Amino acid sequence: MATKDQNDTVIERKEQQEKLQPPPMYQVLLLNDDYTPMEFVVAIIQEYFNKDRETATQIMLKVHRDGKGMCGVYPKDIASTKVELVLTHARKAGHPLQCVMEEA
Ligand code: TYC
Repeated sequence: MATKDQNDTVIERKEQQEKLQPPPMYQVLLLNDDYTPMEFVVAIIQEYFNKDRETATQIMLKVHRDGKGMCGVYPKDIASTKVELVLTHARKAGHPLQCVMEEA
């Protein structure tokens, strides 16, 4: 919506608000499988999501029980990089671990 101030300056309120919206954030999730060792998943969560061992273990057990679990929320490019790093590490180690991102 365009309005004018006392000096007849046009202020594009709506456009300004839209420009100031924060960037969309993305959850990075791990998915359960029957083969990846629990200890490997805990190490992945500690290394790539900066969690202490206890928190990483809780997240791993939630994934094991519920089928998926959230490791962190990040801007799109950071989330995407973490997914790639986790998948590359898991494949190099020969594990089928799946890691995905979805808009928060
Ligand atoms: N379900 C696996 C097992 O019993 C452990 C596991 C947990 C695998 C979390 C993947 O994202 C995962 N060894």
